Amino acid sequence: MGNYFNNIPEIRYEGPKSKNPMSFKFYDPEKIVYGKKMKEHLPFAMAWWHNLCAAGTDMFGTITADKSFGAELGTMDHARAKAEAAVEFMQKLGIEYYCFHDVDLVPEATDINETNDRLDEISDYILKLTDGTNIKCLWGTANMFGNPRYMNGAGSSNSADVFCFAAAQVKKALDLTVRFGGRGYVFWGGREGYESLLNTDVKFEQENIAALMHMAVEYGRSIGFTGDFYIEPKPKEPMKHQYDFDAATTIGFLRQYGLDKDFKLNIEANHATLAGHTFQHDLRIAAINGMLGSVDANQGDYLLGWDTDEFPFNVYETTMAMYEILKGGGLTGGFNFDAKNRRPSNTYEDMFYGYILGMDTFALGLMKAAQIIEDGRIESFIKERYSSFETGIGKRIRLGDTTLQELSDYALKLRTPNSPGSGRQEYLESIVNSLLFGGC
Ligand code: XLS
Ligand code: NI
Ligand code: NI
Repeated sequence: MGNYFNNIPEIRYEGPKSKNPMSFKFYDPEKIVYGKKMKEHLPFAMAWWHNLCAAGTDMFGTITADKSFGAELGTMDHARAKAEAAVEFMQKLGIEYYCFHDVDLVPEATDINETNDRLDEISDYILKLTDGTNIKCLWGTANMFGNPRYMNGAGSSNSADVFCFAAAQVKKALDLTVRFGGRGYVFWGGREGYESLLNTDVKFEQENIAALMHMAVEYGRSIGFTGDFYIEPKPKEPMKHQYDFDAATTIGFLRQYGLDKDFKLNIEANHATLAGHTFQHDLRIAAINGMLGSVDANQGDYLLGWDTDEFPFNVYETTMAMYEILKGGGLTGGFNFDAKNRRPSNTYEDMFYGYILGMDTFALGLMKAAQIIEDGRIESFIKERYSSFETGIGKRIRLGDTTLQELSDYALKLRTPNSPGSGRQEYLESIVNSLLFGGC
């Protein structure tokens, strides 16, 4: 273990009344909720990029936090220090998984061969550090949006050379993911979109992205990757129009190009809200299509139109998200905190406070979602709401055992239908409130 966070103890569950800031108030890993240990419901992951690399830069100012971990930035010493800090950080919080982009692990060289050598070196080191611990990879990915070569896209680039570089990065990131025992491999199409139709062949670009994904699947399976591939939908930022706009659009794309057997979705809360949906909406769409894969656990700001990547704090949102996830049978992946401290929260302590907040907020969401399901009033209301399809003409519609002519005859005979019944939204929202706050 490293020695970067010496003044920070192991974070333990102390219960909601604890005033110790370095403790969990709700996340109690061994506690059984809805038939399983909390930690099994909530495989949390640390995002290498935000936690170890992001230091507070924004469009208007430079870094506010020191993420050097005692080493010179941009060196392999720094890469190793980050890996040591990662393991110490995860062990102190009891986090068992991490997610990474290739270039989060090492400084990118101008020659890709050199970058790959560095990746080999750091992956040996990470495996050495994690050997004998329970720390492993949740998912890996290739950063195909930061380097200037990707200014016109990666799989969607107009340049065949750039397409090959994207392929090389995906291949290497898959190698690393397999070495690290990763459960998944993510494509977030940061530059896979366009600014203007005047210079863009959308069909061509989408076909090329799909071709890259097919080759990734073929290669991944050939080196023993048995996990899921994921697409992480996002509607905008950096591109104005992104091809993976939301869950529904992405599922359509995967089916169109025959990728739906190998791919699921990695749903990010803040991306769903940018698409004009709720987090739970995109989870539901993924779940009902058999595509519930993994989650990027963060939250956005309803007043801002970009990906603020805040640590989850909104318990209503995590409750409704966990409700979708429990009803959807859980994730094949986990909960990756694609979240960063606010710019003025610039100390090592704040890194821990961010994760404590996020883990507690999801633990609360899990417990409250389980209560909603166990309470049963909402589920039974929904069942009752559609009960006209359980018998008679409704049942025949569901069985596909009728015709438009017959239904028309039925309606004309009825002359005017019975009321479809109240939606009772306010009553249902009151149930959620009483389950959330009934203990107060
Ligand atoms: C950016 C994305 C990114 C992906 C991984 O908005 O959320 O961080 O999770 O490339
Ligand atoms: Ni993300
Ligand atoms: Ni994001």
